[in-house]
Amino acid sequence: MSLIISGGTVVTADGRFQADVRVDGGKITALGLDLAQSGDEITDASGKHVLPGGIDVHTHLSMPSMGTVTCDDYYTGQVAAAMGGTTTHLDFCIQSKGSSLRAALDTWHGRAKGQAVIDYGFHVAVTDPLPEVLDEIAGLPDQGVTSIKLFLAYKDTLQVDDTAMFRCLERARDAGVLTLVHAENGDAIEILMAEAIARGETAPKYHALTRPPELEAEATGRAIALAEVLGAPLYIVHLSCRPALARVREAQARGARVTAETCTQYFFFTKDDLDRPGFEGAKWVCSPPLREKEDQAALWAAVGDGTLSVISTDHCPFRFDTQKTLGKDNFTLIPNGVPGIEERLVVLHQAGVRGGHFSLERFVALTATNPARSFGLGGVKGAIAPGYDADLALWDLERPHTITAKTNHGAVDYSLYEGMEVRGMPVTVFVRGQTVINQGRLITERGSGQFLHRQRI
Ligand code: DUC
Ligand code: ZN
Ligand code: ZN
Ligand code: ZN
Repeated sequence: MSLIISGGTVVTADGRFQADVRVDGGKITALGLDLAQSGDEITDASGKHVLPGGIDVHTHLSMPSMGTVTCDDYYTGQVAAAMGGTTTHLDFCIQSKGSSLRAALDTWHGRAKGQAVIDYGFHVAVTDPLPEVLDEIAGLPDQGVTSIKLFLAYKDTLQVDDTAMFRCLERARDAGVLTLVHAENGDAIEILMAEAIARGETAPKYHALTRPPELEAEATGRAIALAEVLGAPLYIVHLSCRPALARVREAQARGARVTAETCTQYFFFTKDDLDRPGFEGAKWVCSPPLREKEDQAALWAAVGDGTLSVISTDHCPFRFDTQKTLGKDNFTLIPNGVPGIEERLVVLHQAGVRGGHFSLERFVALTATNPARSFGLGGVKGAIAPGYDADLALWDLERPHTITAKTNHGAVDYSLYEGMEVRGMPVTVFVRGQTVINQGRLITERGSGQFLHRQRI
């Protein structure tokens, strides 16, 4: 007995067509017209568009940061993801100083165990590049982990220097591991922040003013230069602004192995949102900070022309009532991060596809197919074709919805997109052929999500 998703319009990165989807043992086994046979289980998808489940390659669940912990755990964060049509995410596992990468991975496996409702993998952030830690990089692919992350900001906590970056890029290249870089110049930012506080500039808006675009561009260019010298593959996370984009574009034109993502929020908000009345602006504090209208336009162009090949969330949720308030009198103490795992696909569909920036096919490429290919999940996730996992979202492209924290599913108490009206919602979601969302209702089996052993890059 097969599962047949019948009568829908299948949408892939390359096109759309009417087809039934046959699923056996969690895998797609056929696409075609009238596939149902007697005894099959049928899901009626007529009038719906059948998209690959979204893949969000940049999330921070249950992550200790800035004196607190992100408020979504593996259950609440993944339920929110699934409700928004996302079926796979890659989360950042952070090395503790003086400890091993293996220990960090064990900790994160423990957090996910028994909680997951969608599939997930890990990047591991190297924060303390001890010789034995560098030696561990070669063994990461055997643990299913084929990406590392380096922070060039967050001095004295997460930041690594250029020696560490060069060595990590080299080891990662040799191991078939992709190096991700948070590109901001943390040394300069540290000085600018201290000077602002000394002047009594403590409000949320100074977060953006002390992290100027030039410092993102500088770090982006520096990481590219080191990667290029080594011939190492490099992925720039959460690219936010025009000068950083220019560095990536030039490098790609030279044939460097550089890819980059941006995140949903950078299309919708600007640094002016940090200057909302009272302490409200703290909800928009993330790093890199929100930029200008002109940067938004440049990002839309860049996801259209391929300079940016992925849109992720950097979902890093902190509650406004109890966590963002840590920085009430000092913006440098506001936990950095914004929520968005549930809203990503619906707001990008609304503003990106309906707004005329890209096609539905390009939307699939940016949010599922390219992320899978970039992170060692090619042939398994992110497309609708025989052999792939049956991670599918049935979208009703006409269904209206007003976004509000009140009906969102994560643990965070606000939405950046509060009150935004969209048309187009995922209504039924499958992970490996198992129903996770049915007609907008959650059917979770806690622990059914699986850890993904990713291929070498
Ligand atoms: N930026 C954020 O806003 N949150 C998590 C980490 C980061 O780099
Ligand atoms: Zn259509
Ligand atoms: Zn980052
Ligand atoms: Zn992040």
